[in-house]
Amino acid sequence: MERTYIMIKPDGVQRNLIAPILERFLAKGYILRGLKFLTVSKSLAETHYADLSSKPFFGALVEYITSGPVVAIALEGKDVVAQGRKIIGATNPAASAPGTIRGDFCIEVGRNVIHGSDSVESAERELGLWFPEGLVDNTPVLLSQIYE
Ligand code: DAT
Ligand code: MG
Repeated sequence: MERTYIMIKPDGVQRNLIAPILERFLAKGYILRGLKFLTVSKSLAETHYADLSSKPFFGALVEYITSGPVVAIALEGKDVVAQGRKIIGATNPAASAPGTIRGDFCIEVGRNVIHGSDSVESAERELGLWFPEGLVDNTPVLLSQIYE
């Protein structure tokens, strides 16, 4: 089964969006394999966003992600990387359809409340970075009610 890394960013936490955001993924049927509430060091933020280090907004991005606690989430499910990105919406909330998390909950690209891995490879890298202790074994009893 595929896995992805989701993170509720500091603005999402401060705006009390932890529950409504988590609800969307869990109600969909994805399995929770990791969940923690933590403050982010500058070096973890820089490593997480390493591929954006040459962008003009990199400094502001690191400052934003380290500005308060985040919720780190590991999810498992069929095609969860791509489907999770659909649930999240486009990078810029202005281009995110209503019904997506970014379309419903935020306005600006630099305050877009949530992260989701963009490929299976980056998901594995990010899960290793944010959950170095490994994931939690969690197989719902009613899996046959989610998958045929
Ligand atoms: P995504 O978060 O949709 O995967 P990304 O990986 O390209 O998007 O960028 C990571 C974050 O950086 C994004 O969620 C918000 C910020 N960002 C991206 N493009 C930006 C821009 N043009 N101006 C300001 N912040 C930007
Ligand atoms: Mg990205």
